[in-house]
Amino acid sequence: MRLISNLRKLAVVPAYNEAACVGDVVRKLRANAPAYDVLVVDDGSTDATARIAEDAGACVLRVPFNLGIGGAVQAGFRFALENGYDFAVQVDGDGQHDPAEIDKLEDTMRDREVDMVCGSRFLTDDYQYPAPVSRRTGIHLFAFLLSRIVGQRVSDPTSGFRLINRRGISVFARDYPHDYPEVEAVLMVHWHRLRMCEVPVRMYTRHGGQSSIGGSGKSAYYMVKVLLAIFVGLFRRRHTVEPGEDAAVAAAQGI
Ligand SMILES: Nc1nc2c(ncn2[C@@H]2O[C@H](COP(=O)(O)OP(=O)(O)OP(=O)(O)O)[C@@H](O)[C@H]2O)c(=O)[nH]1
Ligand SMILES: [Mg+2]
Repeated sequence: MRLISNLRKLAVVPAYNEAACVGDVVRKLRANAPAYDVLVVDDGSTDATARIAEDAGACVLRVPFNLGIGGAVQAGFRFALENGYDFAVQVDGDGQHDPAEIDKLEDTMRDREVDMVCGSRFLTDDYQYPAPVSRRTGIHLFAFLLSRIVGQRVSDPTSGFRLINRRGISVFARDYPHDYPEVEAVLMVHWHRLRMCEVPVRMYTRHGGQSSIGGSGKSAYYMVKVLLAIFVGLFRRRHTVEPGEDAAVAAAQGI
């Protein structure tokens, strides 16, 4: 087995109007996860997100209009696939995730031999950000349903703090859910016969800016949309990623 330390790694940071936080996120990534190249996907921000991220030392991918979180993250995975990265970690641009914990995600990926490791705020008792009650109810409902569908415990299916390997990159670069994507992404991992597990992490309140799912209207839409996606997903055609398929995809694309 190749050592993870010898491989190419990318941190994908989706950011939409995160001028207040993105600079710190990039600096913390560079200080605590120096093996990672940092790609900020500026999702059509109207503030200084791109300039601040660049000044902090990130490579910035500017999309010409707002794609939504799923499109922004998928653009990052596509960049990772096309540029030959072996691992990609998703870290939100609002400061909720701690880059110092990426090591823990990596160790778990190596020890458990999985394709995706998700940071879970609910596997630790001393959480800093359990999420508001209404959101927590939704998260626990998704967790209950997902755990039954995928046949393993999933405690924090909406966590956006995730490490994926080349197989995961290959799947998500081609197809990734658009809005509120995290829950569906767990299902995709399952349908593609990849393996995932969770690891306890700390999650913090956002350090500034605005949440995409604040407000009761948006929360209700989020609940309905994700529940529908789970049920529709049950009837989707299953697909198996064979070993080496990522290489075949790369060859087909002339990478
Ligand atoms: N709001 C929003 N965020 C986006 C978009 N595209 C990328 N993002 C980024 O995606 C990350 C996650 O979005 P958040 O709005 O923080 O979602 P969340 O973390 O589930 O919600 P909170 O816990 O309330 O912060 C942030 O870094 C955003 O800047 C978009 O179109 N809308
Ligand atoms: Mg957030």
